[in-house]
Amino acid sequence: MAKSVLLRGYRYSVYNRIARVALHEKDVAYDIEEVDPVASSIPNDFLERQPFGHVPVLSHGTFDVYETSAIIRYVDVAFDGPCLVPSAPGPLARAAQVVSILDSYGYRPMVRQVFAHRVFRPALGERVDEAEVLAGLEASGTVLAALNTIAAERLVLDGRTLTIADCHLAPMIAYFAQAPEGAEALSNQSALFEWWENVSQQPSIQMTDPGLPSS
Ligand SMILES: N[C@@H](CCC(=O)N[C@@H](CS)C(=O)NCC(=O)O)C(=O)O
Repeated sequence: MAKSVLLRGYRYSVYNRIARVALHEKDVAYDIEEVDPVASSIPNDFLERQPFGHVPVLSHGTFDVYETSAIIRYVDVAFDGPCLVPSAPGPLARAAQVVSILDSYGYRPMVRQVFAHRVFRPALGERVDEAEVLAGLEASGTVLAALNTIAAERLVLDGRTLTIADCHLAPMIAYFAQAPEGAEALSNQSALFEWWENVSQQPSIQMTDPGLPSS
């Protein structure tokens, strides 16, 4: 029987995985519809729900929502289970700060440059641009240091009780650390590295691992 929650997204998308981590944390049953946002044609019924053509989109009954940070906040309030948005002011601000840092400064260098060019494209047999890896690594340095400062403060990112910050960060670090240069950069940030060692063992992170495509 169809479930009332449907996630339209691309299996290798980090943003898709962020939404999946939140759904798993809240123990929500959901269906998946695969949509490749870079395919030559994107279904009209997807574009009607996401006019920018990016994944994912969550539908709950007749309610549709896109933008992943909105999706995970919706999931948090709409379903029972552990609260993903902290209520105390400090942790609340830090969790939102982590999400915003990643969207504004982290996703492109860590995922689109380092991971895509060092790991994903080679898996597909596609052309790799070493300059992209180098530029991504350089830009990732500031991001990792900022996240390490937040992790060391211990208001969020304990890696055991997940918040929206963990949901957003774990899929990006999971990709970034698959590049040897990424793993090394991460290991130099002790609080962030310790967070990753803990969070990567969580069921919601392990169950949503998309693996890698084969060429
Ligand atoms: N602001 C969007 C970003 C989502 C996003 O960038 N998704 C990527 C996949 S990880 C995508 O759809 N990319 C398609 C493209 O760049 O054309 C959100 O938070 O959901």
